[in-house]
Amino acid sequence: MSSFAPLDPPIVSSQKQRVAYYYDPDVGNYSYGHGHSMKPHRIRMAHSLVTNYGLYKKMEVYRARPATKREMTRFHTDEYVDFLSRVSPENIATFGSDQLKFNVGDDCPVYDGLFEFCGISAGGSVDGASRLNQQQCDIAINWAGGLHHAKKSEASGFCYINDIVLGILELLRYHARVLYIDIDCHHGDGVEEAFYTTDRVMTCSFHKYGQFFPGTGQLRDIGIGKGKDYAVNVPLRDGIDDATYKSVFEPIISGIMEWYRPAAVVLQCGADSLSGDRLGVLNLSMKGHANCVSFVKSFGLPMLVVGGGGYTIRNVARTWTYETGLLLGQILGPELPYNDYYEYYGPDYQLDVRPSNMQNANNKEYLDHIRSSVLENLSRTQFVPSIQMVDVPRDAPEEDSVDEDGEVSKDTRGGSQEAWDSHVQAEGELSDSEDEGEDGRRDIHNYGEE
Ligand code: LLX
Ligand code: CA
Ligand code: ZN
Repeated sequence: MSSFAPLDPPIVSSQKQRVAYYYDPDVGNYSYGHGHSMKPHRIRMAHSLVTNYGLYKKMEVYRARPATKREMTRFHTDEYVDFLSRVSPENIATFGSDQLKFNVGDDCPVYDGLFEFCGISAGGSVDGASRLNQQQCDIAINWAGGLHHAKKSEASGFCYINDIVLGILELLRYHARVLYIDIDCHHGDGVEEAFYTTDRVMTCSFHKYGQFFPGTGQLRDIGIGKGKDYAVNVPLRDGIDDATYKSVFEPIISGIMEWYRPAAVVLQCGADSLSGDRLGVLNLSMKGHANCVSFVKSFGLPMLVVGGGGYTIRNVARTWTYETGLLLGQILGPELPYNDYYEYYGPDYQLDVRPSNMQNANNKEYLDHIRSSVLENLSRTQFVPSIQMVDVPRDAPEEDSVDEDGEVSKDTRGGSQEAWDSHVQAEGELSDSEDEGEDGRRDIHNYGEE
């Protein structure tokens, strides 16, 4: 596509942002099982690169307290969370039809330590959101998060607990409007569904659509009830490249910022939109992917940045490291420093993911059509939703908690739960997907074209 300008240099704001980075040294030890595409080890690889580039000196590195069952049930049902907390490879047979009900099995296997992994992933996003709420940082990063397919009472697409929904619910305690942006190759269906009937959260997903998991996310899916016009879907065809992605991403995000004026942003950085991903079909380079991060950062809003999919793990680690640098206002050099997984990065040992020569099935007419219909829908959200802000509770004093090993840790996510619950958001204001009518949603089992 010659009609699009090449990428401009990334926007690196001179203003120093306080970055909180969440990493749990146990995360890389969890395994979905031999042959499964999801490899939590990629988070450890990214962390080793981040560390060996020296980025730990410029940010606060935290190990989050794992999310509790109670925190998970702010979105998920008690029954589902209870199931996840008790099931194991040894006892799964005793759960009978619950396996079907909660959709665990092939894509979402029950593996050793599953619930601990969920706690780590969700803990980072909830803690990051809480730290943003307390204005203790400007940007929070949790590469172990981004599990956008998880539903209220169902696992889906390798995701069990939706850390993103939990993080957004935490942000909504202090922020009137939250924008969710999803650059994973897949539709951010679990997050969209959770907020489909509210104007407090605008969701915007860019994804491959048509004969592709999860089969949702058409242009015409824009939310229902109070949430009408507050869901944005950008369905893409195979092989989109940096310049054409930028040609839809930037005007749509600018339009949303202008019309919606969010108070905080959550950015899901799924790396399966990179060129050469084992399960993806798009053609973004590392710099094209990172351009989205720089562009969103340039609006200067409190920002929770999470991971997502990504199955060519050396490229996931490269990209999330480069993006950690950008979020710190630094452009990392191309020579990879020696690190624990250096051999993964041969033969070039460079910090780069290059595009391939695959065909771009997104022509100018198609993208013009997508961009103009999204912008037209946005212009209907002319009046920023009038949020009835109720008093936010004063911060409860921090409570110390003692873990199983007798270690005392500060509870950075506030003290008494009762003091925190249901304040900024009014009772029943947010979506309960079970109450939604038939008309607003499409048949999720039909992976058809639009
Ligand atoms: N899209 C996505 C985002 C985050 C995670 C998993 C997915 N799922 C997929 O990419 C996918 C691919 C093919 C078929 C079905 C789903 C995720 C991130 C961290 C931990 C667990 C899941
Ligand atoms: Ca997406
Ligand atoms: Zn994905």
